[in-house]
Amino acid sequence: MRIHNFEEYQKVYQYSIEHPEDFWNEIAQHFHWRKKWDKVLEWNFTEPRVKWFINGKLNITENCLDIPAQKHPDKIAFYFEPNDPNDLSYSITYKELLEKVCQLSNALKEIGVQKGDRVAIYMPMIPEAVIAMLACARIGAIHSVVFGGFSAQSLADRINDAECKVLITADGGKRGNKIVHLKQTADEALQQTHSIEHVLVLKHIGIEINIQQPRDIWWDDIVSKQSTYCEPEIMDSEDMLFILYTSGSTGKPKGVVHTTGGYMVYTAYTFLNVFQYDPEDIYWCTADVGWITGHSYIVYGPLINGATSVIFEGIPTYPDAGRFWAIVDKYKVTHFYTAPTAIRSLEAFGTDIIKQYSLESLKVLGSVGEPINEEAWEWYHKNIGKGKCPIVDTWWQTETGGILISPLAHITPLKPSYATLPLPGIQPIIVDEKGNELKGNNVEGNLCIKFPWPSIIRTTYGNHERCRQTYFSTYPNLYFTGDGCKRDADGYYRITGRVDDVINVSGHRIGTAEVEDAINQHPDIVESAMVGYPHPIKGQGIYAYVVPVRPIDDVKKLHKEINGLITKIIGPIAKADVIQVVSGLPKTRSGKIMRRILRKIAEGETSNLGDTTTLLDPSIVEEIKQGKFKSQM
Ligand code: 7RM
Repeated sequence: MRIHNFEEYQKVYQYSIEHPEDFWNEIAQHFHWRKKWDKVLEWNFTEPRVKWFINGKLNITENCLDIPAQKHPDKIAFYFEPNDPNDLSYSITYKELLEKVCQLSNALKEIGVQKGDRVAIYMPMIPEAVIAMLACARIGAIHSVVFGGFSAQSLADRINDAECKVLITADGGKRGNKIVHLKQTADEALQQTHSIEHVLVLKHIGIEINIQQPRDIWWDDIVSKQSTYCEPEIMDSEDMLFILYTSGSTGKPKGVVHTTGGYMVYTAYTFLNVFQYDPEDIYWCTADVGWITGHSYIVYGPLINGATSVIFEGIPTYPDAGRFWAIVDKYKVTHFYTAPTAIRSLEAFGTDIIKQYSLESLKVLGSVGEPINEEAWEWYHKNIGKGKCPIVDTWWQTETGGILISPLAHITPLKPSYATLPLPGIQPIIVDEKGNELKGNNVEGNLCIKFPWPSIIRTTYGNHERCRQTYFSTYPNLYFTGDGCKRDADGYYRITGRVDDVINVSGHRIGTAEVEDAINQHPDIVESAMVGYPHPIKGQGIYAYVVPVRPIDDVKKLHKEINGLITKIIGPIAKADVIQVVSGLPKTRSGKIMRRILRKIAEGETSNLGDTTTLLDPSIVEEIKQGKFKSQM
């Protein structure tokens, strides 16, 4: 499976696009299947309908746990580093992980969870979150992980959309000097849900919480008495593995659905090749399991490869801005994978802190979640990688399941801020607004993919039409990514950012419609429009224009109230950085908000606003440009 040099990459790539089915057929042989597939692929991008490894039977957790535990039972699967450096850190071997997963699997069965049931997971970033995901997969239940920073409303929406039967949570979690009251928030969410029969509660930080019997069950009470073996449920390749909600340009977040066989093959193959992971390496991805990066490159990809990883509960700046580097030294981390926003925020603390650590163990650095600007790339390369570690700038999405465009560490020649070249099996194409392919090099346009790969999104949960509409209708017969992209003279890809109404704040995807819906719930607001603007640390910040019912005298107070509302409805990650009170929004005669103009003004550009003649009331632009009633936090 492993590619060793650039020449080999070029050969494998060529083969993979000329003979995709043969290529994936060979790769898939490297895994443990209960029954081999009859056919590699069936697909069309019109319905869309994509099936990989048809009639193959397997359980992904046998590949994550049983196989590695047979080969090397005492190898460490996870090192756990707690939020507080003085709290207990510990490690879990493959054998122990298998046993813990089996015990929880048996507990879930005892409370009635069956194959195909949905289970919501709302946990801190601790090994039990991973155990919960794997226990679902073991018994054929579908996990839906909800990031612990989301609000009660967001949790309730996700539980309701998938009609989850069980919720797995903890009393609370720690992030820096803050406590996250998970159970309390879950209780609030459960007042608006009807499908949850039981809540499994892990005692993690020992805070006082409400336990509502018989609904709520303590994790330890039910798990400790279970057998340490659980027979895996045999799944079809195309049985659903998980749902993960992600923001789009319209409406509420969508439940992206991934299935078993293809997702397994693709995440394992890409983990091995992008990171060039060797058996003795120590890998650390700083993401949270609430995001796709956590699913594919903390849980499934690394475990299937029998890797040793670090799981960290805390934040980069606690107790100080040297925490990441202290952890790298403590565990002799060889592979460090994080988001540009984290790099930029640590860059702001200067290099003196870094000099206290050796960072000698590092071999490969990774970047994910948003475009990495050249300056941050150079800083990361020089100060963290000491000029000797390649940076794998990995471009991919919740919908793609795994990395699609990225260098292979130590193999692909690098170019700062470029995700470089497509991985084997990936056929990118750049199109113009009308959908014409921009062939050759030195072109810029919208990024699409023209052939399926094993971990492509299968549907959006409960609403297949939304999946078709969002990803497969803009350009016929292409998967549309929503990203803009440039292919340079060398054929290298640079992702320039979203071309739709999705913005990327600190590597988190946020939909404009979601934020606007939250803001509009403020009693003093008639309507609003949100845009992204360049932010030195977050990548993009949130700038919201709001139209009040009556004149506002205290904009700062309104800003605080709006952010309180956003926190309550979505979560603190979607708080507005800037609020500007305006008397109206720039709308076309047909009533569409001209975001292009609002984006330019938010960026500080007031002269070249482009054509404004189609506006219903062009004078509103003059007022907005003045920027009189503005609050920035
Ligand atoms: C993995 C993840 C997806 C969106 C995607 C892009 C942006 C992600 C990069 C990137 C430039 C990268 N999934 N994005 N990685 N942009 N370079 N290396 O982040 O579903 O949460 O977000 O993130 O806009 O469409 S996601």
